[in-house]
Amino acid sequence: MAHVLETGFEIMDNDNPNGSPRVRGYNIINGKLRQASDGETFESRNPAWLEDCLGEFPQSTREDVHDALDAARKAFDNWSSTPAPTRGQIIGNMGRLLMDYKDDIVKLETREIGKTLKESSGEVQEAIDTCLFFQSEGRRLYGQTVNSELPDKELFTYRRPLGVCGIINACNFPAAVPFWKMIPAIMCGNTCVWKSPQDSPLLSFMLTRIMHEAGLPNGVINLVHGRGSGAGQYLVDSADEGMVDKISFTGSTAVGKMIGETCGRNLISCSLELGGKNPLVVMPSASIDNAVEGAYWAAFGTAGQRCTSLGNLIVHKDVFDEFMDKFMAKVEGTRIGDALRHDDVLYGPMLSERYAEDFLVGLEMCESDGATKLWGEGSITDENKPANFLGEAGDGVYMWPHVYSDVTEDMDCFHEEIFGPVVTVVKADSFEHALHLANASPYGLSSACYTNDRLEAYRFKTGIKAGMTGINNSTTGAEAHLPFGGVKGSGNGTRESGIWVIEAYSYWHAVNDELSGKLQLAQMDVDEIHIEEAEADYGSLA
Ligand code: UN1
Repeated sequence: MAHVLETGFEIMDNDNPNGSPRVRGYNIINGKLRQASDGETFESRNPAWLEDCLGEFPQSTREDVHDALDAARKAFDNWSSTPAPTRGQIIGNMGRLLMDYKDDIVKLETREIGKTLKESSGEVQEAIDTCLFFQSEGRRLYGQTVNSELPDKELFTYRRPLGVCGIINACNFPAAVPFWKMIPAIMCGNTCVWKSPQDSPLLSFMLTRIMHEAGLPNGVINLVHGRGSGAGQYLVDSADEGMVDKISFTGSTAVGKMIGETCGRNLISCSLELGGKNPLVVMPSASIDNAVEGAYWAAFGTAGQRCTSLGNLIVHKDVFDEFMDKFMAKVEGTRIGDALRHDDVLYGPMLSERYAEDFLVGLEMCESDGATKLWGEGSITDENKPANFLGEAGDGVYMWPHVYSDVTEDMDCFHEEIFGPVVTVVKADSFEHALHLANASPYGLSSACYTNDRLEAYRFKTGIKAGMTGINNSTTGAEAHLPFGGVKGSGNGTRESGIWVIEAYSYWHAVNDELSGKLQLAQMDVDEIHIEEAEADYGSLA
């Protein structure tokens, strides 16, 4: 962590078992480092090695969140009147600094939430891609010129910023997802209060410092740490107090509905990216090896902790046995461990102990539904570990990969998202049945179909109700310049990423400029062209 730590972080000690530093982290309000108003702190721990403590962070109070909102409000006038290309330039600087610091950020992310280095690297790249995309969007942010129905009059549309945006995200994509939100927000001229995920505060602190180093003026992005039920709740409550103009949230459907209600009664905009029970269909014409690769990665990459991870694996009966033999061989050989100490693991620990507890509750649901367990034994312990678990199980919070088969539509585990390394397998009788099953959960985020029949692929694309679909690809891996989001229980229809996200952080302002020097009434003073006259003219040509 050489550069950033030396220049920016206050090291408390180096007493961790791996010799890594423990730092004191702060809120960043109006560019200043701040502790919680009552001095309370919480710790961030490495889930792959719980004795490794990354640091202490402020447990923010309502007062701290309000201070951050006030700072964002005060910064708004200057920032929103800064030319958009200049805002874009600062965002471009952020992308270039992220590239410079990428190795440090990647290692820190892996240490804080346990993703493999390759995955952390891909995730930080997604944040970089977002900055580079929006750098040049600062030179567009197009409005339109529109023809008037009256002479000597011009019509225009402009994109205007919403004001102060509250940003709340989960820790599974702790760099890409907040950047998906805050970069377009500030590009449009908004200012932000970011409630950092409880389980990745050091990474959030590092990223916010880098954003300031890139030239971000004080107060444009304000960072507050804390619990969802603490600082997160205070930020959402501030909508009732008229202190925030937008909430953007990625997390559970239950919390998203609560945020949507609060925003709804205050008539403010909210972006909600929520849960998923993403289906992946395997049809007989597919390349089975390719489908096995895609399903395995979608189910168990990131320890199944993506909102795009595979939920229901729907396999056509004619290839069920062949597919499952190959799939299970891979599952049984899964390499699991601390990516900072072992090479080539597919996945590491759960994101934190809280995620592990929730996952075990999800497994109980599969058991009580009566699904057939093909593989998986819950938590990995020294006495109970798969063959390719590497290291000391007791060091962190590791889970077996789990496969439940004979899952049917009437089971809860068919419908409920279980965040972690588990897949529920459903057998389909036909393409129509597979498509029906793919649409039968309450969610509609990502989806996939493996087939080499072009008509089936077309029917899947047109028949599936989901925000994202892969044909002969896994359910994960959306790129940073396509619209990301879901339908049904997966969100409120807003999108992240690419040009589409701009709708979520700006409103359209229609302006008319009357140049005639007199009052011309729209709809009333408009020249009328009479059909009879037109016909008469046409007749004279005959
Ligand atoms: C998330 O899990 O919240 O498509 C985001 C993907 C990633 C983003 C996932 N690019 O899997």
